[in-house]
Amino acid sequence: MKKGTLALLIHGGTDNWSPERWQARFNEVCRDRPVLSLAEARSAAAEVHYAAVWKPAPGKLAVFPNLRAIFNLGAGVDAVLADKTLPDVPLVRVAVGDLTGRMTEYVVLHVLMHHRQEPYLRQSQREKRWAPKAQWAASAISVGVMGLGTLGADAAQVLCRLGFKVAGWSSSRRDIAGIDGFHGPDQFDAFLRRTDILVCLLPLTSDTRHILSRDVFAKLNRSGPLGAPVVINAGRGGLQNEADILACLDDGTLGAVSLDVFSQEPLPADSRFWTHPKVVLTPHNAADTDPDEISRYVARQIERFEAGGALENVVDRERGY
Ligand code: NDP
Ligand code: OXD
Repeated sequence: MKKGTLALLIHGGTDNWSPERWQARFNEVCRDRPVLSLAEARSAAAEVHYAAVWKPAPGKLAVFPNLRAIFNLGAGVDAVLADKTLPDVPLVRVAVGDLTGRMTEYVVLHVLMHHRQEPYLRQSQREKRWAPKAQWAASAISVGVMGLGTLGADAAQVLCRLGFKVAGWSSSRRDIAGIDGFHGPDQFDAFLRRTDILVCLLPLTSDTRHILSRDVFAKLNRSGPLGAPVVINAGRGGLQNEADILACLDDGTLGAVSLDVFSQEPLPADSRFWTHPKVVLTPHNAADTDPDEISRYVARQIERFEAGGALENVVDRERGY
């Protein structure tokens, strides 16, 4: 197969999504392959064979008549699949060690933050109050990870090594040493009932939208040392019912939350999440997509594909992830 042209559909926004930075990286790793910017691709649509994209606006990919594959530059493909005109070519998502490691850091950081009572200790420091509360062992805490895929499985295994009791919930059965596996709707309640800290690393699909709701929070374990359950969501904002989260924090159904993702991003200035004392908030940067590793990943995949090999991590459009 003749070397195809790659178009970068990256609109910019935050630092790590600078189109110039991505273009420089792709030029480096695709030395003998034309790499077009968004503007160049628009005026040479028929020449485009591959597209590397991040949140392209609906309709933007349908203009390329000779497309062979689309590479999403992140793990979550919900934004791409929302495009009803998406060309019927393989859609590849990111699954690389760099992204996985970053997400595991985030999950471990936030599980430990709640387990080690960091919000209380920081408040004590601000008030110059020397008032340690009783501490407990990691083995006293049950963490439940929703989504045991590339990211969830790694985070679960590291938490397990730290001594937490860890369970995971997935769509199909997953057997991972040291992790109590639950799967499917029938086993969801049992998974929730044994969970003190719920970590959500699900993809956003029609089955998972708003899954983090009062019904679910009310089933979490309330008899653990934390006093009330904690929820950590780094999947997508669409997974959470935000009104339910705030109401459950206010009435004590939840003790605290860590949220990296929101239904509207950037989070509006008047959102109660900014100032709620039981909320730890980050601006969707749990696991930044790194241009260095991911441009190499895409370049490798295209090379292999053109040599007759199979693409890896192709999204199942029926399932939505
Ligand atoms: P994977 O596709 O590897 O894993 C998804 C997991 O979710 C699988 O275990 C799957 O089950 C499970 N799952 C999907 N639907 C259901 C369901 N209805 N019920 C139960 N389990 C379900 O995805 P990744 O681990 O790579 O990524 C997960 C998500 O993390 C991404 O989709 C993205 O939204 C988010 N993300 C967020 C980032 C951030 O910075 N905040 C960065 C990167 C990703 P099964 O194993 O049976 O298929
Ligand atoms: C992703 C993300 O899906 O960064 O990779 O959110």
